[in-house]
Amino acid sequence: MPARIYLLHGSHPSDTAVKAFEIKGLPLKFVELPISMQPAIMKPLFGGRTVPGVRFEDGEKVQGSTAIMRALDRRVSSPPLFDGPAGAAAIEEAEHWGNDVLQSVPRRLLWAGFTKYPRAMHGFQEGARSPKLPMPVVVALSKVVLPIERRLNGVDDSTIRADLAALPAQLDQVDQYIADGVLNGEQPNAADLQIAPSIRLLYTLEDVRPLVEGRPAEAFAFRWFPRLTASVPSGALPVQTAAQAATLPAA
Ligand SMILES: N[C@@H](CCC(=O)N[C@@H](CS)C(=O)NCC(=O)O)C(=O)O
Repeated sequence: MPARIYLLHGSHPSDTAVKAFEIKGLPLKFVELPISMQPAIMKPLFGGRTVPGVRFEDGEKVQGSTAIMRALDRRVSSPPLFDGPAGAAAIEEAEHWGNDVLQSVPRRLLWAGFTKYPRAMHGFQEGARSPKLPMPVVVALSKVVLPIERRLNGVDDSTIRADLAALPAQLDQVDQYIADGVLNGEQPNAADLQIAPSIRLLYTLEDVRPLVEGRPAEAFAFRWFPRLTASVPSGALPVQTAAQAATLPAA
């Protein structure tokens, strides 16, 4: 029986883990959780409250995108995810930064965006394995889901402003990793798989898209992960115009 992955559709660390399985050529069975149900389902199964989690065919359970990629490297050594021309230490450092720093930024910004435009959540069901919810259900569900997700992810005015202020330097960091050959090499490594899905999600926010467009990070984001058609309209976040978005968040 193939390994089983517990995930949430649209979750970028879940995309990381799925792509890592694909690269290793390992089959995977999908268990797609309903939105905001991760703590209730994942905690008893894996010990922690987040997706992704994997149950391998021999019963080993691994939770978290980083741990899953390491477990995959232990099980199938080629192609390696934590080694390559850039060197293992540089790949590990970039992967940790992607997990510890960058990953939560699109998560917080998206929940802030959905707070302003709950209907935008509907489009993010694109490609889901479970049946698509109709718009009225999405809107009704958003009244329950949004307060939960805002609390779980620490979304408030000050965290959103801080995220927007930090974003240009974080995107510079991604471009620097690309320039240094840590990211975007011939074969994707763990840092590529960790960081690209975060940039891809940031790109769905029309308010921050101008910050990403034209950078090396833009092409990098869509090299191994297809562009999403879903988006959150501009005006959702405290940036006033596309021109300002390219420089500073609104005061
Ligand atoms: N850094 C971890 C965290 C993953 C994470 O936070 N996943 C989110 C979905 S994108 C989640 O399950 N959140 C539920 C919660 O925080 O309770 C990883 O890469 O696996």
